[in-house]
Amino acid sequence: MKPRVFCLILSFVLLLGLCPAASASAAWDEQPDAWYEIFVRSFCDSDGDGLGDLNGVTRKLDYISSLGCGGIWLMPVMPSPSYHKYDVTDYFDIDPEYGTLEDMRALLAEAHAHGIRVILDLPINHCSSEHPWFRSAADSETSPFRGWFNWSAEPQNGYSEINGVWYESRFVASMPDLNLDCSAVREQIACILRFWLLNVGVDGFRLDAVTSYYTGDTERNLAFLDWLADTAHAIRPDCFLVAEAWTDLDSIARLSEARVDSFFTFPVSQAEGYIARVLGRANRHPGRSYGEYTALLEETLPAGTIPAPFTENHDTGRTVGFTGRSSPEKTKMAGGLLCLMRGAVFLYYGQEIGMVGSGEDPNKRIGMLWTDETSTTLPPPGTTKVEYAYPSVAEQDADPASLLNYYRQALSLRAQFPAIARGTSTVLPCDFDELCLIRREYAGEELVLIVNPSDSWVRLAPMSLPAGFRTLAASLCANPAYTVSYRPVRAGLSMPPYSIAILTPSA
Ligand SMILES: [Ca+2]
Repeated sequence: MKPRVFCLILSFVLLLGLCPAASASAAWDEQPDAWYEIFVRSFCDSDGDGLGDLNGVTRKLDYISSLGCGGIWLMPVMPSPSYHKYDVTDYFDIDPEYGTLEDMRALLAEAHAHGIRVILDLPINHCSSEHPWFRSAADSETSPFRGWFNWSAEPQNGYSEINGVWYESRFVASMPDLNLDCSAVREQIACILRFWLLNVGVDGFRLDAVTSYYTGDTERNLAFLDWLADTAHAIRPDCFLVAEAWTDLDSIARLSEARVDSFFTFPVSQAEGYIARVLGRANRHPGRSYGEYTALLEETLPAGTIPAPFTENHDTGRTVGFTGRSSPEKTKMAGGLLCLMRGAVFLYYGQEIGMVGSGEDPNKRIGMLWTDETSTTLPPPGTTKVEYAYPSVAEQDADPASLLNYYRQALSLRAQFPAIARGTSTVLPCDFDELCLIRREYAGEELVLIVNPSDSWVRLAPMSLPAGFRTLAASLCANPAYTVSYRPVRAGLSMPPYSIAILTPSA
């Protein structure tokens, strides 16, 4: 069905009042608690043209399942003149570089058969300057699309010039900001949501650049996010919306009052973020730090929002950049600390094999190393450095001690103990600054996470152990030669460097 015909029919259905009532944010239980972000161009090439594509993603669903991720975030897939596709020229199609709508439907069918949900990146703060809407609006003051953009007769900050007037373009001139107050723009956005959620069958959206919807105006951003969330959830109550608000924790907490399901927890990420600080060389109390950050997140973020912690994405330096190439144990522990966090964790493709990349954006988006460097996708335009610090997926798959297999084990803990992702946290007192003890409770399940993010062995004597947690239910050590030992009555708990233990009440 043609998108326009589809939208007409759907508008009619909505007018008749047959659409489901708006619901609050989708229940947390229905959503995966581990997601995998994919830059399609650099992931897997199915047809040999050197560019990754949707059929390539479909081929790798078994791999994503094996990793333990129940959701995929596809970076933009709609037609666009840029390699990254954050400037869209048609919101109702797939960029031919990546395939077709039929390929997308096939990917969704296979993903759903794997129990994997798929969300699309949705850049609606701006479109492309080559979008027919903007071409028409810029060509004539009487264009019906003139009001879809924000104009100024004078130059001003965040605006670019065309034909003697200025238009809002907060990122770059090639990305004109849409006028989100324009009712026709909102109708169009509702139509885009319906098309992808109902006609194509995606499971939600990652909302790009939400603090730029109304730059500097939190109240209007909140109101627009509520409208967007209500519109999407009315179309599909179980759709998942996760928003990119690249800002500090208090601002994220404020925006989290909107009815959007989830916000990325930016303060956890990057070289200055919580996990990097816990593992920093100068930190003499890494366990205490991890406990303090856990408590801070718990206190600051509204209880109804799903936090979405991550350590790296397509805009940031990669995790290995702050853990150090010569510290595979620390790199593993960064993944372990992430995978113990409450909420929906997001991994960026290649993170699980220790891919590196920093500086220019294209360097952070190079080809996934499946086997060897000669068979990756082509580097994105503008790439200044292509290098790999760790072995390929094929090699790491075969090595039980690899980073890849560590990530699999860390994510399997989330699947095995739902309290890790969904529970409420209480940080318990601990005699050692190296260690952190966190109690999690969810749906009658209780456990204590014991985390040693230091490079030292630490032993907790029997009298220092959390009362009532007598069973070592699981453990994970960055160095596979070490093991956690637990003898609660005689010797206590011995935690190797960079290790995790999960205690549950007596059987
Ligand atoms: Ca291809």
